[in-house]
Amino acid sequence: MPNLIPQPDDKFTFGLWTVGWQARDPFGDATRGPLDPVTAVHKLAELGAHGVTFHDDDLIPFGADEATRAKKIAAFRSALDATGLAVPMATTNLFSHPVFKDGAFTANDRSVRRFALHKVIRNIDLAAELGARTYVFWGGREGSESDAATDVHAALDRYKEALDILCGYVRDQGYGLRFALEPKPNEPRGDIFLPTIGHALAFIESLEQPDMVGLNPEVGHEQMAGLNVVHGVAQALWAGKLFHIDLNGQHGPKYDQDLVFGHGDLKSAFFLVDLLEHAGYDGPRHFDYKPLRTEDASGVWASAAANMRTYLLLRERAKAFRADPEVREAAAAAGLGELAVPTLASDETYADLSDGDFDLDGVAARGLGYERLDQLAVEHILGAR
Ligand code: DIG
Ligand code: MN
Ligand code: MN
Repeated sequence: MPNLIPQPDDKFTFGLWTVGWQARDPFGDATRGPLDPVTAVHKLAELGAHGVTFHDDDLIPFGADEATRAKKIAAFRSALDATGLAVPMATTNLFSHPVFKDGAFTANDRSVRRFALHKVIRNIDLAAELGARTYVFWGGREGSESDAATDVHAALDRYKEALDILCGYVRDQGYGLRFALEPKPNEPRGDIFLPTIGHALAFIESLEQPDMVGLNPEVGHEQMAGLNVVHGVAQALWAGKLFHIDLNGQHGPKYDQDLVFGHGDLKSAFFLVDLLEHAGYDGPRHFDYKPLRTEDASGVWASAAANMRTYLLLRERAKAFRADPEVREAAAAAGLGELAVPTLASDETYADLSDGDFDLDGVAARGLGYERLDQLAVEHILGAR
């Protein structure tokens, strides 16, 4: 049986806001009490996590005085020291307080935009102090419900301005931080700007320092948009922009479920783990999920362990799939390796193209054998091989 005990070098990390979610939703009150970040650090360390991540407000209550801020940070630091947990990523809560009801970087109200930038800069300093390497921007409130209220052109100008300012700040401070944009198509706004990996990749190229900005794709957010998250993450990797990743589960286009990783589209999760493990991603395997509202504290910790165990099981299944001689033979028969061969030879140009030697009917009639490959994958996922 493979080793399914999470190890620090598996790089599993969790947001404080995940296991700490009190399960308040638009239709019901909290079903769980608050969770002290210190408790979360110790419990996640016990489960085998490598690190924790946080929004500023997860650690320091919004509007806290300096003494409270210092006390909260000191307690967090000593828990990190006691457990050895890292803080690979941090981010800012620019979505909970009513002041952000119309966005932060793209709020029509200029004073809100200035307040948001200052809030981010303050937490970038703390993130750098705690050794974070990635700073995430999930623009949950950057969007609109009515096109009458939104000038998208101006909104993107402001979004660019904010990121250019923040890249400049990080560069001036000499922090070893990179920024990662986290796309989401909607919720809590009717439509969110930079809704998918594709939109974000295009936007990054407009920035003054595009090399400092990458992506933090979330599994469920691409799937909410009806997209194939494995394709999106593969394109982020192809562009050298997969700086971080939020792993969770989702059952297609509906509200953001933030399920345990693998508890949504399991087949997609299998291929995502295969991609992350074989395409050279060496960043954290970060879980951004919400324990079901039905759970008590024991259910919360069971859900945290489930994320890591499912990832480890899928990692084993993906290894077995790739090592399976029948899979290799089926992939060769399907000609998968040919896609890696350039379409023109190195000494050819478009002038060498012709349809003279092309067996049009024979190629059109050829069966490709993908059903066999897909079934082999399903059998590996089911543990039947
Ligand atoms: C939600 O998917 C967002 C926020 O929780 C946070 O800003 C970001 C960090 O991964 N994900
Ligand atoms: Mn989500
Ligand atoms: Mn997320």
